[in-house]
Amino acid sequence: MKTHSLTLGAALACAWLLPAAAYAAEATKPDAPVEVKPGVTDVETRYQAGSSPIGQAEMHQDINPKAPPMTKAEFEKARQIYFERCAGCHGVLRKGATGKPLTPDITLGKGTDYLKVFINYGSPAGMPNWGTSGELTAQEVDVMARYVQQTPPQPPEYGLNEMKASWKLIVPPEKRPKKKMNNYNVENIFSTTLRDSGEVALIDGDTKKIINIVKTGYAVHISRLSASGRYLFVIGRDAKINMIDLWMDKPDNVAEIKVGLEARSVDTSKYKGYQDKYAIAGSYWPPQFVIMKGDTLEPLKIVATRGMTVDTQEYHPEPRVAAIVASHFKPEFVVNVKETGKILLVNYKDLHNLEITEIGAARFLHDGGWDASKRYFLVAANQSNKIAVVDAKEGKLIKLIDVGKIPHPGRGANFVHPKYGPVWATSHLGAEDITLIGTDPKGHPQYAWKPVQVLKGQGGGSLFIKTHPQSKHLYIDTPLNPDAKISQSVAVFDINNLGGGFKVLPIAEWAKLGEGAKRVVQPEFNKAGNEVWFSVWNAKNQESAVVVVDDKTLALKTVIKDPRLITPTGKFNVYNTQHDIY
Ligand code: DHE
Repeated sequence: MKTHSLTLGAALACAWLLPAAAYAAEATKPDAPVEVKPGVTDVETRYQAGSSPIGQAEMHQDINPKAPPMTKAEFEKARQIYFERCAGCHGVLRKGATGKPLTPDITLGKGTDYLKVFINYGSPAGMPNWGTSGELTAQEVDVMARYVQQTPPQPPEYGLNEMKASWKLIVPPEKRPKKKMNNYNVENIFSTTLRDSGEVALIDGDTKKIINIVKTGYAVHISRLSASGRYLFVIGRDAKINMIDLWMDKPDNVAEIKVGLEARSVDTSKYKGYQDKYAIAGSYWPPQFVIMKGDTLEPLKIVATRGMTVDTQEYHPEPRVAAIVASHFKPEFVVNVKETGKILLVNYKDLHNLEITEIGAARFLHDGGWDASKRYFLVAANQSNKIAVVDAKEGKLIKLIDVGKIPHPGRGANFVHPKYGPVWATSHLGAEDITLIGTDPKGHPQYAWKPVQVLKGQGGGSLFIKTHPQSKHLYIDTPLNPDAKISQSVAVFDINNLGGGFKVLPIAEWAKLGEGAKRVVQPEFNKAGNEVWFSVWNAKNQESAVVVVDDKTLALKTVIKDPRLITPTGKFNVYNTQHDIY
């Protein structure tokens, strides 16, 4: 088998999303060459193969007489490895997600020896080489080869009883402040994910000081605001939601709930008359979403997303809920169901007679955002290499647009292009392309819903792109690029001279940190739109930072460092998140 070597930067990209401890250990190794098989180190594969907290749940071991024997200890060990390394791609039930199905009807026919080779060496289709990369020992490879021939253990369901049992109303609405009790400029606070410490840092955007470090669920994913801007909602990978009241003397938790075993998305009702009334969260397991009271998180209505896929119309047992946004045109949430490729417009005006419009889009819906008018929602069907456009006013799919390999917009970036008018942009995980899509069917009908321009950025491995109505710059991160120079810097285009190429800002170098991967991730503007913030994301046991850049001059403004800033990743400016400005 032919191999080539990569340096630590690439190896770290391979170590992407290992469990925190393993990841930290990986990040401290010296810059030694690592043997890697060509074709199997795709960063996007590792990115999808994130660790799942479901492994902690109790599951039953079925004895399948046809499968090779395993002791209970071996089964438990394999189950843990499966949920840490494999479930992100192959699915909780092993029925396939972005990776292939691994059910006994398939695996028993292959047999232990074949499966061991596959797990050891990987495949050019994207299966990582778990054995030869040194991430699994020979013994672990053997145990995994036997495990995938057993009947998949099923994690428990999670209904209203379980949610209510986990629900804590820490400060009931009547005991909360009647007016803002602090002197913070709340609209310019940044809720900053501290991924590996199970916390968020609330950072004052004016003074750059930490206001509070709030305890949350495990590996928080995103923060979203209530329509009024008073309440901040944070969701962990373990499906725990924390609701933080920004009017308190020192903003802190007022309610929390666990809505499942694994989740990524939360949002709140934004339509006129329903401001702060409801919150919604989508989960990966069980595959469902729940609508809750907006001021207490009391769970009200749970809806399962299991069902048929959009294309082959086959039953999928675990379609995960990806991005959720709140419509400004109707009392609706836009819920993106990953594996079935369906976008659900969930009308919350009558929860007992719930109306859901099901829009068929494309499989593997992941992340997306509104166009500048907030009428059209653009979402990446990432492994399908498409952007789906939904008209939230008419409740219809407008178009499926072919783009580059694995689009990953975050919420995307809206700006007015000198030639094509209003556009929305996405960067890509698997390509250096930055694709601009026309979004103005009235003013520029000839360009609407077409990729009007493709810019070439620093390289693949991009996760987020950002601009602001006050800015003339478009920022693109590349934290998953295997070249450390690229993963530690960002590209900036001048919106009025897009053909002029990009400037590179050496963000990690500016942060002056010690050793580590120092990935630069997720640009986020302040409320005024004259500063852009970047996380410099190091391992848990290393120093990280948040770097603030002056948008006009592109010069370094401040580096925020604090021992409490452990593994900062996403940052959410209150005003911009509340008003969907991006
Ligand atoms: Fe994310 C958004 C899922 C890994 C940082 N991520 C999202 C959304 C989904 C998602 C569905 C959209 C939520 C919404 O808008 O409602 N992310 C996943 C995964 O399944 C994946 C691939 C693997 C995993 O195990 O979680 C994954 N994500 C990561 C990371 O490793 C990142 C870089 C660091 C981290 O903190 O974990 C990461 N994801 C983010 C961020 C956003 C996000 C910062 C919100 C971007 C925004 O501007 O809205």
